[in-house]
Amino acid sequence: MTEAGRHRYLIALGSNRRLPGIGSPRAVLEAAIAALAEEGWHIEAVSGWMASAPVGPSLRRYTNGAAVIAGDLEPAEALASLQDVERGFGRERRGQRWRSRTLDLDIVLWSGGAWHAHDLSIPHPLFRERDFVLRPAAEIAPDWRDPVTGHTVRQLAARLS
Ligand code: A4P
Ligand code: MG
Repeated sequence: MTEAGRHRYLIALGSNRRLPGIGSPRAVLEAAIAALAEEGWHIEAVSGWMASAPVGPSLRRYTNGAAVIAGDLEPAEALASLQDVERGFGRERRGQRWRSRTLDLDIVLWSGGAWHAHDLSIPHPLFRERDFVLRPAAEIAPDWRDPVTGHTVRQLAARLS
């Protein structure tokens, strides 16, 4: 066990709405990193922020990024912690899927391999198709292997571009 925690998570961050009092989507993502640290996560790496065209019904452009965070929480509790942070940024869980949102935090990979529960799938089922997840992830975790395909994040990102 390290001081940083037993488990590492690669998370994807996205925002396509300004938040009063915080500002632009980019400012929201920066504040979200601070909030994760506040929640007790050890922040090991944060990617640059990238603008991306919306996938799905929302018309607003997103700002996306990725982070590697470490802590002692198992996946179910880790998801609850991320959802607490989302709620702190005014995210409501009602309504249409993929609608615009202030803050979305997804678990892409974790250090324990594949994990499936009724409300949580790791690896994130769509991450291999998403440039806005793989490009920032490849900046900070290029050698992390997808337990399902055996490909590294760098390889998966290269296949998209
Ligand atoms: N869930 C299952 N697996 C996971 C996981 N690995 N990480 C469940 C996080 N959550 C996971 O998510 C719905 C439920 O997924 C959660 O309650 C959890 O139990 P949500 O965040 O409440 O809803 P959502 O985000 O609207 O739906 P979903 O399916 O997670 O959407 P995505 O895949 O997150 O896509 N376009 C651009 N350019 N950039 C974006 O960031 N994001 C989306 C949302 C659409 N288009 C985008 C972007
Ligand atoms: Mg989500």
